[in-house]
Amino acid sequence: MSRKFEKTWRWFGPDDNITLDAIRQLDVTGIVTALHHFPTGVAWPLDELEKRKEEIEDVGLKWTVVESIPVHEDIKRRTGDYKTYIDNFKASVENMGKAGIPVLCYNFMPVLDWTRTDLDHEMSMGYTCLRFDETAQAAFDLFVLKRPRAEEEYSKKLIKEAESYFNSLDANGIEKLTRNILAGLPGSEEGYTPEEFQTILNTYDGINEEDLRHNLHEFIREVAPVAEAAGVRMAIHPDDPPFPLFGLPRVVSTEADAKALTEVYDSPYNGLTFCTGSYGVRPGNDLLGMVKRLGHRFNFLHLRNIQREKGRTFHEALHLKGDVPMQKVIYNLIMEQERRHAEGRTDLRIPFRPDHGQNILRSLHMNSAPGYSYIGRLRGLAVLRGVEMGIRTSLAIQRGENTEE
Ligand code: DNO
Repeated sequence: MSRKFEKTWRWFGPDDNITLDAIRQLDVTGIVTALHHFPTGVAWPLDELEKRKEEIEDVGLKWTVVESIPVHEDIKRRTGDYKTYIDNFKASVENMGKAGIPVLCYNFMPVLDWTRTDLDHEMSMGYTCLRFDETAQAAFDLFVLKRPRAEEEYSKKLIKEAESYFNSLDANGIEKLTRNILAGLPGSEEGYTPEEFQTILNTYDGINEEDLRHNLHEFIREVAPVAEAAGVRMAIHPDDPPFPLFGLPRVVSTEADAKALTEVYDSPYNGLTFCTGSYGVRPGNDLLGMVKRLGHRFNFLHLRNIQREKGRTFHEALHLKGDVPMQKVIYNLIMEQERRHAEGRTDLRIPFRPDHGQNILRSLHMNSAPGYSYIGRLRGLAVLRGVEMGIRTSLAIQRGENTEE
């Protein structure tokens, strides 16, 4: 059996203008998708999962990963109807198991899923990429949202920079920044106006990091055994970016966070999405060491690069260029796979997707979801699979084994 990682592609469902037929041409085998038409909190019915699965199988692909079943805010706060929402989440996981979809990616970021301030940042080579600019984010927080006590969270210097940044924006610029931060990037199911956003932020008053961590651990204690019984491997996605935003705590940002949550229910079914771009933003996260120490709990891989700039600012770099040592990460992942093989584990073909990509060439005019361009992601997929194959081939040559095709 081929041991290569399973190549997958994120598809946003029938409304995605990159169709299954287009994806079929890319030589991937797995689809990563969700039932995006259900509101957060609803249990996904088995027949809907099966219908979507059939659509995918009709073009010769497999539904490998659900990304994501959104976690209702009541569960994160452990207030209101959280018990019902946890039951519904469990029902969705059980139905995933019945439908034979093996991996579930989810996240526990309060209110906002992934966040960027600039969705078409121009690079000198002519393509565009996603960028998070701490000055722009602070400007939005302080001068658009005008969140109470926000200034306590920023340095004096950053407040000054944010102020002059804000003053340089015209009405369009302010509107665009607001939309970029709040209108919901693909996959994050909610979008807000600044007023709605402030209202929901208020519901987190009094919930600190320790509380949120407790709530996550309780959630895992309840859901992971159900996932295990259903044969569904859970894979929590880290915070993106991996630090608190808008006064909201975030608890899946570091290796210690990831380790702690894996210990809550000690089973491969309670695992991680190793997103190199998210963890990689924090210089303190030793990605290569994380693969060695936590790799046995990786159920899904998001391979993407980032380039850190000043402070917390970063942009999404080409897949093999940036602060993520991608070639070495892939080498370590192959070593992890060898350990699994030696232990007799069968989950060797960890699915990966080229996470995001720059907007290049004709993709610039294809109107695809931010970060999810067709050609930019294809470029990422091509270089990543080349690195993987190169490493596997040289290992095989050194060991005098047959090289894989
Ligand atoms: C962004 C994605 C996130 C991710 C969720 C996982 O590109 O990685 O939207 O899907 O946070 O639940």
